[in-house]
Parts: sequence; structure tokens; C-alpha cells
Amino acid sequence: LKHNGLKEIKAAEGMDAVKKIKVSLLGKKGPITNVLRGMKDLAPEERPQVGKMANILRDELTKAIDAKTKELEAALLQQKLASEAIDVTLPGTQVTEGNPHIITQVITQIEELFLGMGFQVVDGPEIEEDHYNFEMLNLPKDHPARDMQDTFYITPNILMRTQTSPVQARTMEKHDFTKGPLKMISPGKVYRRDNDDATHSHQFHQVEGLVIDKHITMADLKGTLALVAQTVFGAERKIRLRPSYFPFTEPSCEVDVSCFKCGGAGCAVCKQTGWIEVLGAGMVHPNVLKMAGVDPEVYGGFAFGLGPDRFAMLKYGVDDIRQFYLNDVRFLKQFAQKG
Ligand code: FA5
Repeated sequence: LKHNGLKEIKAAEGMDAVKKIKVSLLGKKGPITNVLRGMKDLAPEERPQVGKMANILRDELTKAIDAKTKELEAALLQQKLASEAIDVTLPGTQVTEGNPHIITQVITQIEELFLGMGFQVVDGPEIEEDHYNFEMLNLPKDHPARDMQDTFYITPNILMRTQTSPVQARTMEKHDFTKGPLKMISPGKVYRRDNDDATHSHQFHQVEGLVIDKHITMADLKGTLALVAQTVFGAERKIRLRPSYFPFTEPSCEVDVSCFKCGGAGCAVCKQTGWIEVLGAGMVHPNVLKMAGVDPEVYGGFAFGLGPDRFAMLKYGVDDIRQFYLNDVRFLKQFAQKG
């Protein structure tokens, strides 16, 4: 029994076979159990001898089965490790690298310029109250100038902001002027019910700028805007200021930058005028200061709202604003920054 048992254990192929052998040799119906059970029929002097032999045999077989189990487990582990091994020399899958959107690049450039001049960058909500988008900016409910910015209303008092100017109102209201002047910019998305064409989109970007202090003049505004134009477009691009109207500034102006590809007929970008409007600006209206709790007799300032979409068009020679929103990777990839 011992000889055959050990032979069987040794030859077993796999765990299942070992388990079967264990049951057949050591189980309740196995030969060893039978011997032990039959002890009562033996002569008393034979019992210790037979019992000892049966126990030794059982221990030996158990040891052999345990050893075989360990051996098989080790083999299985080896097999698993081998099948899951990674070949580190295989070439990897190419991961396509993204790049910041061209409009993000322009906004970042403007942010860096203003941060360098000690401005703070402030965020504001895209879903805005009529109160901040219009009323705090000197545009009461029935003001005709509301038509200048055709609005997506959510409720009569909640809307998709049409401009980043509400962030001015929100920031001015909170600012403690005893601690110093207010110098901020606020970049973000704005929405208007404009008909989409080469230079208009119903969703676009603006960067608001605001400075409130004592003794601020229009010359400060002009100098700041010239610096923005030179930083983004290079020294060769010209700017011009045209008198304009905004309810929240007085006087107001619109600023144009010379068209990047004009001189020829059929320029879709500037409609053959040689200029493209990129921002609106002016000196903050006394009513706007008063509404935010700022004394217009003591403080004054300038504000501007520029369009990074138009900036990006001019800077990179993109002749249709809709390209920015199509998410065509072939278009976007052209503006990947190196390094
Ligand atoms: C305003 O929105 C004013 N809030 C700007 C301002 C701020 C004036 C502070 C004075 C003081 P306007 O509607 O002109 O102004 O828009 C400002 C700029 O946003 C434009 O010069 C243009 O660059 C851009 N813009 C306007 N409409 C669109 C459009 N539909 N698509 C793309 N860009 C646009």
C-alpha cells in the first residue's frame, strides 16, 4: 500500500488528481481507515503493533501528498508569472499629446501681462443675474442699450452673461478701497444671440479689465491698451480708438487693430475696412461707481472688455471664428506650442 500510494502521488498530474488520491488513500472509505476500524477484531496483543504501523503509514502518505501539493502550486505560480510577463523591450503605443487651445493661449498671454503689472485675475459666473449683467452697469430694465447685446434668458432675472463686465460690478462691490486701488482682469466665456458669421459667434470669450483709483485718466487706459496690443500682436500692428457708447463708461471708445491680411478686395475678416474691432473701453461711469458703493468724487477709473477670439484670429491669421469651436484636431494641432 505504501509503495503504490507513493508511486501514485508522485505520478499525479494536477491538483485534482492529488485531491482524488488523498480521498482514496486517507478518506473515510480508504484502506488505512479500514485497518484502524478493524482493530477491534484483532487480538489485543496485535493491536498496538498494527495501530503504530497504520499511523506511520498515514503520516508518510500525508507528507507525500503535502509535498506534491506544494510542488504543483509552485509550478502553477511559475506558469502564471511566465504568462503575465511584460516584455519591456516591445515598442509602446503612441500617445497623442494635446495642446492648449489657441484661445487659451491668447488668454494666458494676456493674464501673464496683467499679473506682471500687479493685477488680480478674478473669475465670475457664466449664469448670471440680470442685476449684475445689466442693472449694476447702469442698464435698468427698460434701457434701450440692452438691445446691443441680444440675450439668452433663463428666467426673467437669470441669464447667460452677455459680457464679462458683471465681474467688475461684483469685484468693485466687495473691494476695500482703504487698502489700496482695485486692479483686476476677468477672462471667461460669454453668450449672445448673435448670428454666427466669420467674425461673430453666439458663444465667445472676453477679458474684462478694471482699474479704480484716485487720479486715473484716459491716458492710463490708452497706454494699457497699447501695451496689450503690442504684447499680443507685436509692435508692427496699429491700433485706433473710435468714440463709442457703452452705458457703463463715459467717455467710451472702441478699439480696432489693423487687419492682418487686408489690402486686397474680398477680405472677409475686416469687410475691407482694414480694421477689425477687438475691444470696447472707457472711463467708468459715475453711476456704476455709486451703485457699487464707491464715491465718484474721490475715485475714478477705466474699464475695457476685449475679445480673445478676435485677437486669436488676427494673431494667427484665422479667417473664420467658427474654426475655434469645431474641435477639428487638424486645425487645433497647428497651434501646438513647442517645448
Ligand atoms: C462689451 O461687451 C463691453 N462689455 C465691453 C466693455 C467693457 C466696454 C468695459 C467698456 C468697458 P462689445 O459688445 O463691443 O462690448 O464686445 C466687446 C468685444 O467682444 C468686441 O470688441 C469683440 O472683440 C468681442 N465680441 C463681441 N461680440 C462678439 C461675437 N459675437 N463674436 C466674437 N467676438 C465678439
